[in-house]
Amino acid sequence: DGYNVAVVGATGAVGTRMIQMLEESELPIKNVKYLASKRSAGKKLKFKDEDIIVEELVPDSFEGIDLALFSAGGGVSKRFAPEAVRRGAVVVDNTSAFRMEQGVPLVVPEVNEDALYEHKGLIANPNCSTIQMVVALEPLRKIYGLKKVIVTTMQAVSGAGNRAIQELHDETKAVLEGKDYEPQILPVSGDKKHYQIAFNPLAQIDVFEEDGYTHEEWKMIHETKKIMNDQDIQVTATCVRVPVAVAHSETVWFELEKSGADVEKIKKILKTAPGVVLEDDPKNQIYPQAVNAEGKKETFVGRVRADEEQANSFHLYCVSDNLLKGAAWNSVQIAERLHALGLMRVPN
Ligand code: A2P
Ligand code: 11C
Repeated sequence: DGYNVAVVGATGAVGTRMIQMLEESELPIKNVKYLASKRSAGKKLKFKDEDIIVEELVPDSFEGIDLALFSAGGGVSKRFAPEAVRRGAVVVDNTSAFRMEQGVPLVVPEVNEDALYEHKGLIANPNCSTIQMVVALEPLRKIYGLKKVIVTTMQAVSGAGNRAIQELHDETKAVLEGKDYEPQILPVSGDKKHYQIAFNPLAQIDVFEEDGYTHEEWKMIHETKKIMNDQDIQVTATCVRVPVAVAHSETVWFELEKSGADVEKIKKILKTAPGVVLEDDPKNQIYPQAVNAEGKKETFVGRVRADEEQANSFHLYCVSDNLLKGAAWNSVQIAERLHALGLMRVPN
């Protein structure tokens, strides 16, 4: 007994981690089905010790499926997620296709698990850079309220998929060997120009909006308000791609609504906050690092400091594995919570 689970985009950077998170999960699983494009059909992947043949995604793929985890791009989700729900599968979608739709819960379990009760078959998984920030800020918001956030991200190339990781490796090697390399993916595979990421941060993640913000920045602003269920929180963001393979790092400045917080109180709260590991010991040079966060489910927080110039305002630095808490783990965690709350079904 257990669920029939489909992973859509099973061969991708996030999909392979979804498989790993399902393997580690206590979710009762009867069967898994791995779906990807025609290119990957017939490829063999593992689930625990079992060989699973990747199948081409078609609408009928979802017959008999109870839970479908999607991470194959927004276009694939737009087309196939409604098909999956129609066939009775609960969908956890890791793309941006449905996140801002009314009636679609956008969930980070540490922050707004209760939103799961409202689901109509589809739950959206937020953007990776948003998730780790709200995990770090929510425990403080609960106690002191949150007025304003200014975030700058340093995001790993894996956010742009497996081909972007390959580009970072190949290009770095080419630069070190003094050879020519023509970038083809970064900063954004679908945009007109491509730039070197090796040894060169790029202040563009996703495409530009009319107002000069990138869509990634837009997501951090609007997803935060939806997850925290408060349109009045002032959020602004600058998102930067850096030559790191895995784990996003962020500097976060925030102003609390109420007075009374100080650095020691904030550290104490973060020390026991769900999903957070406090790594903050300047005397011993302890602070979060991407290389240490890779492969971990938690959000690592450090460098907590008071803004000496403005009341109730602080800095922190957070790091998390963008493919795990930022994507695969948050999705599987949502599935675990749906199961625990008796919500793993499409309501009539
Ligand atoms: P495939 O490997 O067959 O191309 P990444 O984020 O690492 O680039 O991975 C994207 C994932 O989405 C891959 O598993 C990829 O499968 C899958 N994918 C991309 N386009 C489609 C599509 N049209 N239908 C189904 N899966 C797709
Ligand atoms: C990146 N945050 O690092 C993006 C990837 O909306 O799920 C995830 C895009 C999304 O490039």
